[in-house]
Order: sequence, then C-alpha cells, then structure tokens
Amino acid sequence: MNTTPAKTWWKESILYQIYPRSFMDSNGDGIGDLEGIIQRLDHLAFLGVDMIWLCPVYDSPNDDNGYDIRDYRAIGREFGDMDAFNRLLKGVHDRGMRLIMDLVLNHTSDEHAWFKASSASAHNDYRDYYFWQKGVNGGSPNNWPSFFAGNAWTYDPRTDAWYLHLFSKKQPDLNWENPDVRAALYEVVNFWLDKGVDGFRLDVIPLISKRTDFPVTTLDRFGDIVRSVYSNGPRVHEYIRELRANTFARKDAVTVGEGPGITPQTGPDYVNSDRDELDMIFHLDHMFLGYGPGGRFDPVPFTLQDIKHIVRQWDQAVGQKGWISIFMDNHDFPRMVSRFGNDGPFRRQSACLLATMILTLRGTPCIYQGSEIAMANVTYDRIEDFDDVETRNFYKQMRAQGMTDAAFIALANQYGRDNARTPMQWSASPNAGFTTGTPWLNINPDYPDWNVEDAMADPDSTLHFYRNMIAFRKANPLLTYGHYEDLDPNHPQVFAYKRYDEDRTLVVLLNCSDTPVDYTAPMAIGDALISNYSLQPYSGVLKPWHALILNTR
Ligand code: ISL
Ligand code: CA
Repeated sequence: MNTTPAKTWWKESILYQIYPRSFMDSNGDGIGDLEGIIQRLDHLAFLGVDMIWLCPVYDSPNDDNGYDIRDYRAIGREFGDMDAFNRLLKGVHDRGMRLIMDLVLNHTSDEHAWFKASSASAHNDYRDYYFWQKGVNGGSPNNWPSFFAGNAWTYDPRTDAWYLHLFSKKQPDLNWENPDVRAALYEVVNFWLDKGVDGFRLDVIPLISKRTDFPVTTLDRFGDIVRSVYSNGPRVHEYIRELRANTFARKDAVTVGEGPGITPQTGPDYVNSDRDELDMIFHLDHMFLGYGPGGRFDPVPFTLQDIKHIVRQWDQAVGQKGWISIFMDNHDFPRMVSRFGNDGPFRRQSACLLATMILTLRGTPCIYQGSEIAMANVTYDRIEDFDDVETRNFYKQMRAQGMTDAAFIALANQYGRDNARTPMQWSASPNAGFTTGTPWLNINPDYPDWNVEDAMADPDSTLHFYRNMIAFRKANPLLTYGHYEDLDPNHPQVFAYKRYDEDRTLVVLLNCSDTPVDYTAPMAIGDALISNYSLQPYSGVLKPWHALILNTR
C-alpha cells in the first residue's frame, strides 16, 4: 500500500511562470518582450529553475492580455517575431531548461479569422465553431454569468443570435462538440510541438466541454456555478484524451492543466496516470479562499486552517497516481506575500516562509515572476491606473450598483489581478530597469528597495533564500517523492508537516503569524537544516514568520 509515485523529470522540476508583458522590455516601448526574456535567462538559471511557463505571446488584440488569441501561429508584434521565439527556445535549451507554452483552447479572440467567418452569417463553414443560440423572451438564451462580470452571452444583430463567452465578450467560447474545431486545434498544438517546445499549460481546460442544453442555473454563488455548470462538462475527459493522443503523446510533451472548478472529487481524474490525460493540474481551491458570493471583490475572511485543510484534501485525493503543481499566486491573483504573508514589517521573512511552503509541499513547485524578490501588491489611486478587463468590468457593475469609486479602488488594490502584473523590478534605476520607455502598467514604487540587483548583493535576501531553498529541495528527493502528513491541522498559527519515505523524515515548521509562538515540535527532532532566520538548534520558539526544516531522530 505504501507505493510511491513513478519518477519523472517534471516532478523533480522547478517551474517558473513568466508574464511576458511585465518581465523585461528590450526596445523601450514599455512592453516586455521575447528579446527581454532572452536577456534575463541567466537570472532563471541562477535560481535553479528547470522549466519556464510562458504566458501567451500569440498575436492578440489584448482584451485579456493575450488570453484572447487572434492567430495561434503568430507571435504578437509587441513581443517580437518567430525568429525571436526561436532564439528564446534555443536560449532556454542551451541552459538545460525547458519551455512550456500557454495554450488557450477554450476560446479565441472575436478577431480570430474563425470567429469573423462564424459571425458573418447564419450559415457558413465556421458557424458551428462557436456557440450561437436564439434569445429567449427578448433576452439572452439563459442566465449564465461571465467570469468577468455581466452576461456570458452577447447579442449579434447581424444574425439575430447570441454567442457564448464565459470570459470577456471578446473571448467567444469554441465549440468542442464540432470535430472540425478539435482537428483545427490539434494542428495548432502540433505546430508548436514541431518547433520543439517541451510542453503546455492548458488554460481553463475543465471548461472545454459545455452543457449544451444550456440549463438555466438556480445557483447564485459564482464559484458554485463554475464548479457545477461550467467545469467538468460531460465530454471533458473524452476531449482531453483525444487531444493528448493527437498531440502531446507524439513528443512526450509535459502538460499542466489549469483547473477552475475542479474539486478533490473531480480533479484527480485529469491526472491519474492510468487515464492518459494530463501530467499535472493546478487546482484553485486555496486561490478562491476569501471569495464571497460575488467573487473576488466580495471578500470574506479565511484562516490558516482552511489552507491546511485544502492542502490535505488534495494531497490525499491525488494520491500516488496523480500530481499537482504547487503555487500560492500567479498572474490572476494578488501577490502571495501581500495575501498570505505580511508585506509590512515581515516582508522578507514571510516571503521566504511562502517559498519554503511551495518548495516543500508535495507537487511540482511553480514560482511566479517577482516572488523571488518578494514583490508585493501595488496601490493605485485612480481607476484609470488599472488595466485588467476583469477589474474594469467589475468596476462598471459595482458602480452601477451604487459603490463609490474610492470603495472599489480599495478592493481592486487588495484583490485585483493587476497586483501581480506590475513590471518586474530588476534594479533601483529608473523604471526598475524594466524599460527605458513608459511602462504599460505603473511600476510598484517600492522598487528602489525591492529589486533583483540589490537582492543579488545581499546574501540575506529573499532571492538568495529562493536559490538555496531550490537547491535544498533538489538535494532532498524525499521533498519530491516522499509522503506528506499534516502534523497539526488545527493550530491557528503554525503549519507543521512532515515529508517522509522509508528511510527518512523531515519536519517543516512554519509560523504563519506576526507573533512569536511557543511550539513543541510534534516529533523527536534533530538538526535544523534550513531557515529564514539564522540557523540554530530549534529552541521551542518560532519567531514571526519563522520557517524551519528539521531532521528527525
Ligand atoms: O482570475 C480569475 C477570475 O476571477 C480566475 O477565475 C481565472 O479567470 C480563471 O482561473 C481562468 O484563468 C485563465 O483564463 C482566463 C484568463 O483571463 C486568465 O488570465 C487565465 O489564467 C481566460 O483565458
Ligand atoms: Ca518591448
């Protein structure tokens, strides 16, 4: 019964997520680009990263910053061209790293040639590439809400019909029921595989199979609608298996699905190694903690016990046959040090604690750009400063419901996606060394104190801690393959767990609070191995945001 997971390179890898618009601008137009990433590859090699997930760099009108693709086979002009892409891929491979692309197969841009043809008339070869429905009683076909506020259907007077878009109205959902759509998408995936990319992150993959009777929903919490209506549709597993057989399987490419709406009950099927679907999945349960009935801008409190519960549930659910990727933030959520740590007096300590957490839980760690220098949420004063389509749409909706500008801005500053999208802070020079021009999104003004160059010069920085912690993980394979057990599920401040195999047990103690905690280690402990405070034998007191990994006896 005590089986261990099969060994593969991607379980042993460290994944690093790049948001290209905000990583590095090489030509002064204020937008990060492929050439900029090439210039900074040594930073990733320094950290010990093995695999890079590149957020979308395809041709796009950027309604949702690249998640609205106009041409799957072209690089967006602002990012460079195919030659730059080829050089980036080579630069990654030359350093012994791998590159995975972001595949958005659930929807395209409304400016994609398929949608242009589809929408032009009621009868054409592309009509069934998308979902077109007649209105009901002069309104939309049903009451489905969009992820980005408002109706998930938009009326097109040209054909007197409504099209489905679970995201913005410039992101029409593709109709996977249509075999031509699937075949066309497989060609796209193979185009990139033949270029030599190593794998893919699959955007909103549980959403690709729709409930095509389009039932009116009686649920009112958005999260419940995603879980029960949008996600895990009737043919999703059939589609994923077919996709894999026609694409990834040819080259043994690695896949990580993004899993909005999956649960510990439904999620493991996507990654069970007996089922030939995906290699890994990101569940979002801990990301949706604190979401009230209205979603991210309708916050409710949550506790450390909630996080521990989710970690435990998922660890048990995926078991030895499945695999998840571990993360605490990405381009869709606030900065983890602001959301789960303390970005005030304990910014460095809590950023290092979170690094310890993602590098010691069971699953492939995914580091979002800037976490290694403890990048934190930004504060904007004016609504015009925000870029994100989700924030802008909710602004309109919540203003219409009577909320003041100031109240919405306060919510957006704390919970909005732009927090994660401010440009990378490379140095204390103007514009954080990100651009010589005007950045597309205002840079966090804290960059003189929090940037890569200064962190590099400071052996106690978060950056060096990440590097050491990554090396520590790699030197201790039980952190990859060993079992996980929560040692103290109910403690309100301390996250204590062990990772173990037949030979050895390591204990991880994380004080997720601003105050010292007297804490008796729950097992007979040995040496302290790594910590975000000076390394000393464990005294029985955990300092604020103290992270400590201990040997056991
Ligand atoms: O950020 C969210 C909205 O509150 C998430 O629910 C997010 O929309 C969801 O996880 C899907 O995200 C992915 O697909 C979106 C895109 O906007 C996100 O950036 C992407 O990660 C549509 O393509
Ligand atoms: Ca640029």
